[in-house]
Amino acid sequence: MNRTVVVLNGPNLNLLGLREPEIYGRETLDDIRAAVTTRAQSHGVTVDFRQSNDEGELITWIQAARTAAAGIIINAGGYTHTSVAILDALLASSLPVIEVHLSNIYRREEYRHHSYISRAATGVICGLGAHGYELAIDAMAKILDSRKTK
Ligand code: CA2
Repeated sequence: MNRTVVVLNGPNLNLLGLREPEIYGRETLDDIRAAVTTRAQSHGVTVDFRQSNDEGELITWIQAARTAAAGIIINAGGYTHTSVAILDALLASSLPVIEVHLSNIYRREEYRHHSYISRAATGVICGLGAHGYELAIDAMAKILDSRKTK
């Protein structure tokens, strides 16, 4: 069974660790990639970790995941709060989706309280910083395990 999980990161997440550490933490996206890859290995899961500032590119990757991956973990960045197109792509993928946010979006500005992505998500993790990505890998591995026998 395919145990590849695509981990997608949206706009500005390439700046992690360089600015606003009080909100997003001190870890860089490369640090998160390394932690997620190690955690995934412990579950026998392969990670395809990507970042783009471009909505269309994220959608292309979601469409490709439909045939290449078993699940999607996504932090869509600011597109979380604006993109029906990313929601549509996630729904069309028919894959389990876990939505991750570094910050607790519900403690922040009102416009961050609504996520279009959540409607396609099996689960949502927010406010736990980079650790949230590792928790998402744990959860996705469990989802994939539960499908083995079905
Ligand atoms: O908390 C999260 O993970 C967010 O998805 C991050 C997005 C924000 O628009 C969402 O509301 C919540 C922003 C990512 C920008 O990341 C930066 C990192 C360092 C410096 C500046 C921006």
